[in-house]
Amino acid sequence: MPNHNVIRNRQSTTSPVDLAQNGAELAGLTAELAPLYGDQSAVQAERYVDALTQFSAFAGPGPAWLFRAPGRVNLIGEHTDYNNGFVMPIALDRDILLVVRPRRDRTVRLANIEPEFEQSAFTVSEEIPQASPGHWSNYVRGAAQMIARLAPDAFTGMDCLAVGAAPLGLARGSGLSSSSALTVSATLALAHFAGLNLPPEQFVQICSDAEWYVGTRGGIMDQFISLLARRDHALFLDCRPDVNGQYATRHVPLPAAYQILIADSGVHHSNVRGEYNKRVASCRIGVASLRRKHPGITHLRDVHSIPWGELAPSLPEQIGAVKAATSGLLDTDIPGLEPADVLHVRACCRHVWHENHRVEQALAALDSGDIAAVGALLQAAHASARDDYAISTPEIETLVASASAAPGVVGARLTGAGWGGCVLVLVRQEEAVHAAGVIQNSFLSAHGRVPTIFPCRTGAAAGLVATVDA
Ligand code: NG1
Repeated sequence: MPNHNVIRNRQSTTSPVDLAQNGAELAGLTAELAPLYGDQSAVQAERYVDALTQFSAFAGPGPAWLFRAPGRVNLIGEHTDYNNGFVMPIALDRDILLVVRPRRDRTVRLANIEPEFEQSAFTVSEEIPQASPGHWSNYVRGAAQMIARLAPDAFTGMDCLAVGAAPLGLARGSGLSSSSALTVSATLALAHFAGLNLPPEQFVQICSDAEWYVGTRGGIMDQFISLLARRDHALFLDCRPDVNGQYATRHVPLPAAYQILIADSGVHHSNVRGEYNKRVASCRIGVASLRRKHPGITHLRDVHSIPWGELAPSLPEQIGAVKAATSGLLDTDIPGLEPADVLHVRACCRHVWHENHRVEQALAALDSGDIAAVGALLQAAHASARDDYAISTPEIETLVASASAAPGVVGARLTGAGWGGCVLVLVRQEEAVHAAGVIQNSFLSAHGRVPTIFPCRTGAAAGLVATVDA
C-alpha cells in the first residue's frame, strides 16, 4: 500500500491558522511537499493549510490524516481498458486531497471544499444506498461498501473533507479522471483505517468495483496509474491479467525534448453516462458475435492477433439494444442502456482493435525515439475516436485541428472518455508556449472564449501524505 508520509507525522502544536500566518512554518511545509509537487509545492502548501483549516472547522480540532491521489491524462489507448487491452496513462501533479479522521460509530461524514458539492453522511454497511444519481459522495459510498464487504468488522467510520483540484484543472468530467482520484484516495483512507494492506491488483479491483457501484462500467486504467505513477514517465499497462491475476506494466520515459500540453474544451461530461455504457455494450456484443467463430474469448483483446479483415464480417454493423438482448448477444444489465438504443458494433470494435495495435506501436516508437511516429499514432487515434467510437465534440475538433496545424506540434488527440473533456498535445518544448497561443486564438474565434491550456507536469503515486494536527 503506498505510504509517502513526506511530512513525517507533523505532530506540532501549531494550528493551521498559525501555520498560514507563520512564514517559516509555511516554508517548511513547502519544502516537505517538494518531493510530491516540485516547483508547485509553495502553491500546494497553501492549499494544504487551507484544507486543514476547513477540516478543523468541519470536524473540530484533533489529529488528521492526509491522503491524495493524482488525476491522469492518457497518452494513447482510449476505451481499450475495459476490453482488456493496452493503455499508456500519465499521472498528473493535480490531485484530489482528502483530510480524514476516523470515527467509531460506523458513520461517514463528508464535506467538500468546493461549496457547490453539498455535505453528505451515511452509515457504513455492506449495502450502502446511493445518494442521488451523480452525487459526488457516491464514489466514497462505493468505496466504503467495498471495504465493508471485505472487512465487515474492521471498518468504523470517518470524517472526511475532499479537496478537489478543480481550480487547478482537475474538474469533474474533464477526462482527467477526477472521479477515480476521489475513489482511490477514499479507498486508501478506508483501507488504512480498516487495517487492510491490500496488494495493488486487489486494491485496483476494489476501486473499479466502487466506480461500477456509481454506474460507469469502466476499466482499471485510472486506478492503476494512480497507484503506480512515476515522475516523467507514462505507464504502459496490459489490462489483461495473467493466470495469477497479475498485470504486466512498464514505466516508459517521456521524451525529454517534448512537452505535453493539456487543452480543456470546457465541456465536461457526467461520469454516470449512458453514452459510455453504450460503447461498453457494443464491445460486449462484438465479443458475443465473435465467439461463434472463436469460442472461449471473453474480451476484444483476445482477438488481437487475428487480422481485422477476418473479424469484421462476423460483426453486425449495428443492432438494436432489444434485439441484442433477445438474441443472446447482450446478457448483462448495463445501466443507462435504453430499449431504443442502436449500437454501432462493428465501428466500435474496429476502434478498439486498431487502438490496441496503436498503443503497442507507440511504445515501440517511444523506445526508439521516433517521436514523429508517436505523433502520427496520436493523430490516427484521434480520427478513430471521432469516426469509429463517435466520442468527439465540435469544441474538441477545434482544439485538435488548431493544435495539429500549430508549429512544433507532432500530434494531438482527445484524451479520456470523450464527449468533451481535454485534448492532449505533444509539442516540441521550445514551441509549446507559442503553440498554446495559436490554439487559444483559434478556439476563441470559433467558440467565443479562451480555453484553459496547461503543461502536463507528471505527478507522484497516490498514498498517505502525512498525519498532522488539525
Ligand atoms: P475518464 O472519463 O477520462 O475519467 C474513462 C474511464 C476509463 C477509460 C476512459 C476511456 C472510468 C473510471 N474511467 O475515463 O477507465 O475507459 O474513460 O479510455 O470509468
